[in-house]
Amino acid sequence: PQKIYLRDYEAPKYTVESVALDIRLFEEDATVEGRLQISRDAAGDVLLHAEDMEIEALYIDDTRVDDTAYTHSEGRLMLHDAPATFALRTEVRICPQTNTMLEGLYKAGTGDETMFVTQCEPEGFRRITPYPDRPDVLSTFTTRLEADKRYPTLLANGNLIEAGEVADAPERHYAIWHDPTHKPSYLFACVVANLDVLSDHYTTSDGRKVLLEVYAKAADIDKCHVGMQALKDAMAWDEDNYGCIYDLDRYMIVAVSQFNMGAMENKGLNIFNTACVLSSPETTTDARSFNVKAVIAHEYFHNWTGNRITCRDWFQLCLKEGFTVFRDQSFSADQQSAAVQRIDDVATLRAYQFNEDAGPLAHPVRPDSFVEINNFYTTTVYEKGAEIVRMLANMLGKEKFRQGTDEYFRRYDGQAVTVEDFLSALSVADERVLSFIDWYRQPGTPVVSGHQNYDAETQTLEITLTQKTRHVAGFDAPKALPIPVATAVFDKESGQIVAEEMLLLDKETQTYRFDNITGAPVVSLLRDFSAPVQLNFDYQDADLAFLLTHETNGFNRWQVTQILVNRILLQNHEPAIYLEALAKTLPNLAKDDAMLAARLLDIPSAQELASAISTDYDPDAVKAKRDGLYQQVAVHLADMWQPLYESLPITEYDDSAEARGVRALRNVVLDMALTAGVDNAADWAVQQYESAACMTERSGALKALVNHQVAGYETQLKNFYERFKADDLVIDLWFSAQAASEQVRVADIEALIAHTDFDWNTPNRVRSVISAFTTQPAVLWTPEGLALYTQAVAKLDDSNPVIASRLVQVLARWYTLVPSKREVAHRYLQALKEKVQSKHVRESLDSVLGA
Ligand code: B3K
Ligand code: ZN
Repeated sequence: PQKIYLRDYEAPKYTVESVALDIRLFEEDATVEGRLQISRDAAGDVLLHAEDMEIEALYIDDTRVDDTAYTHSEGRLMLHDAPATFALRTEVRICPQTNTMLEGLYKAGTGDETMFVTQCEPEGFRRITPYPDRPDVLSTFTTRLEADKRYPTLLANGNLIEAGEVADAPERHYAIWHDPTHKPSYLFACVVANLDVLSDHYTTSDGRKVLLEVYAKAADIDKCHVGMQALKDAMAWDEDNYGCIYDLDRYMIVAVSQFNMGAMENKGLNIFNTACVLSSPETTTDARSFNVKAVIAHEYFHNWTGNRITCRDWFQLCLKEGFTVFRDQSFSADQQSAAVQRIDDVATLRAYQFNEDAGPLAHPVRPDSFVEINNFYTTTVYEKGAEIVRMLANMLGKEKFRQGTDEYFRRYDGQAVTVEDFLSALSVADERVLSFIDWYRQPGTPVVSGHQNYDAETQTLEITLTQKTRHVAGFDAPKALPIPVATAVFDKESGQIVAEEMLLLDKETQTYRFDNITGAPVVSLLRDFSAPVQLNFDYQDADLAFLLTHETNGFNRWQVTQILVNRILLQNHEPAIYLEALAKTLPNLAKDDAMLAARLLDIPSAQELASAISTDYDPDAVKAKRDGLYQQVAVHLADMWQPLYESLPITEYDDSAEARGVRALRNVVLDMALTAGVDNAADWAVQQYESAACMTERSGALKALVNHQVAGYETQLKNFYERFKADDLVIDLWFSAQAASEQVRVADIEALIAHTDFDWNTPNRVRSVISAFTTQPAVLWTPEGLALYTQAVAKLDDSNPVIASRLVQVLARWYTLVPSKREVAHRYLQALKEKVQSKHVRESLDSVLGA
């Protein structure tokens, strides 16, 4: 397979004025007729993408052409010497029923729940009909769908313009949809299914009434209210914060149980993984429910940042994803404590993006080459991309950032553009924006280290900061980036802030001076995580403990706990200061902000710790240390757990931020109490399991019972399964609670795979077992663990290469292992390479093995 380079970009050589599709679905396959109106400057060859289809007939200007007029091979259809302007008609046959890749048009579900849906981003449309399938070709789409009446739901983008029975086929019906907006093919969607619908309305700020519809199978329709409300909230939020108003008369969301990703922003017809749209208190944890709202908002926000203004080419993916993630994070921050939102976003960034940036899969936020674009829907493109936009927004401030985004929407609406265009629009508010382009071009996480110097005599404080980014092979030597470091200076005695400043580190080393600092200071850096960097300041542990108590920035209170924990686990610092600081802080905080209190007890996951270890990584040793510290925390604070648990009683379900905080803290306390061996903690767990008012409580108790293998935990596991066996998403939870258990062994994973409910063709189920298992590196990196995991990859390589490739990426840092384990891992990866065929997996594996 060929590598594609950003520098080779060429603008399309023709325009597609309009597209009309006629998709007819049959028992065994489907036929697709496509009519494209093509115009260009001169006659000559025309290249279209056409994958996995049989071409039955081609017509140019209504005349059928024979097979000497075109060549169809390797996914490309070349029309030889076509006129400059012409009407192309293609008739092809495709097979959605056997499409296990879940890209293009595919069948999801079985029996009565069978449905047909599409996933076109990035290159699925070429598996439906021959087309110049690239994001810079924009056109208007009319879609006719025809199917058996067993599928009453026929949906496509835009407005419904006609529906009826098919002449001569009484068992069949059709619908015709028209989307007046110009859109790239990756935003095309259609659905053929038997679904119920929840309907509502939203009136835009310019007074138009928009029909809102969420489609799901009948049994799930009650779980669509949370998503519907989130959609309305997101629509209002985007009007208020960005002046972005919805443009069509109808907005549809469809829930599907088999989906590679979370959701897809198709114009006017979003398609969602059930996991990202369905929510009810009895079946959905708070974390998942919050995620549902965030994903609904994310896909909605794409209507402006992605759909109306789209990407010129796939290298620019971060243009829509980074900005849209930033927008959904800001929306979510307005729905809960902003500090907790920031903690959760940074925790994700640190756990996954830092890890990616530290290994052989490191790439710039805007990559400059790829073999398979599906491999680049990464946490670097999404989350680091969002961090760059955040830095820009912070630097400009609210008003100027809005001035810049207004200019972006004004200038580029209806176009396919680049990252440079984005920065150029924002630069009308402030030219410094332009210097951030290197953040998009350079891979690797900058490390910011530094120290302070306080001179009591002159009352001056100097802070010296240095940045360093590792040189990633294949890229230019790293440059110094503009790094905003939000800083506060505290007076040690009074605990008050005496100076606050946004320092801009844009050289390799810089010293900043603060005058009139009358008493000994403690500095707090990178407040709210003002830049996506690794901070390595030479704080005293005691200063960090001081900040845990005195920082007014909730995020930084968490950040100092993480620095302390990392020092204990990775640099052998004594835990005493950390334990004391927690003991002092928690009791009051638990009363004031239970959610934040729960977060302060975070200990980085085993995987996150691993990403900071560059050689001789021993997963067993890391696990032992991590478990040891967890145990120490639990024991040190042992007296606290009972009163705390009792102060957080189970009451009726309530979806307020406070109630969610209480539930989160209660689950943490329960696990701590079990770890500390507090009397009766096992009874609390069983009691909580049985009297739970919602899934957060029930699954929290279940996980604690499973993790600690509390006597009789099998009873609750069985009860949970029986109670929820009809609900796939809850059964996913049942699988993952076991697969991600602290006690899991490879044999347990094998048993879960052998379970009748396990299904290789349902990505959610694969993730609930195979991906859940990777949270236990000490088991994953054993010969048995690797054998199982690489077998799973080999199996999926053929049926679903997008998912298989994601699994490979998790193994990226195999080379950091201790020698004995490293050799074993290398052997399994090599053996896997012999087996796999897809370009997705091969590209990932080549990078991973190249390390
Ligand atoms: N844009 C889609 C992702 C499509 C993934 C293709 N493999 C969802 C999102 O980011 O909103
Ligand atoms: Zn997105």
